Amino acid sequence: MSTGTPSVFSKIIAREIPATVVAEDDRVIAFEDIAPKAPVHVLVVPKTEQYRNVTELAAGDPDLLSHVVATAQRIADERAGGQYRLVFNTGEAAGQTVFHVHAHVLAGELQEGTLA
Ligand code: DGP
Repeated sequence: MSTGTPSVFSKIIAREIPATVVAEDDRVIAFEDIAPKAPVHVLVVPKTEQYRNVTELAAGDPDLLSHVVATAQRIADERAGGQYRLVFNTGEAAGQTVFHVHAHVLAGELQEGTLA
């Protein structure tokens, strides 16, 4: 569940802070990661802030999770020949810093020593 305070991603969705948006529809937004770890590093984010991580999203709205994956695939098709990594950091110890579920779409060589 969400904490009630708007996440940084909700502020991007509301255009309260800037981002380079690469795809958007009524359910998801995709934008360039502020600190890219690979030549292609895009975040795909459900517009709802209801789900903190991919486990909650899978349980609560599997169709929305499927839409996140399809959006990631489309971005990778356009920018990386359809070859990509899809990363959902889940939990602080796994490197999650924003608790508004998001997928990292990574393509090309990752920066040394990083997963996402
Ligand atoms: P994670 O560690 O999985 O929670 O990933 C959060 C990602 O969000 C991290 O790679 C950096 C990115 N990020 C954080 N704040 C901003 C922001 O204000 N703008 C953009 N474009 N990305 C952000």
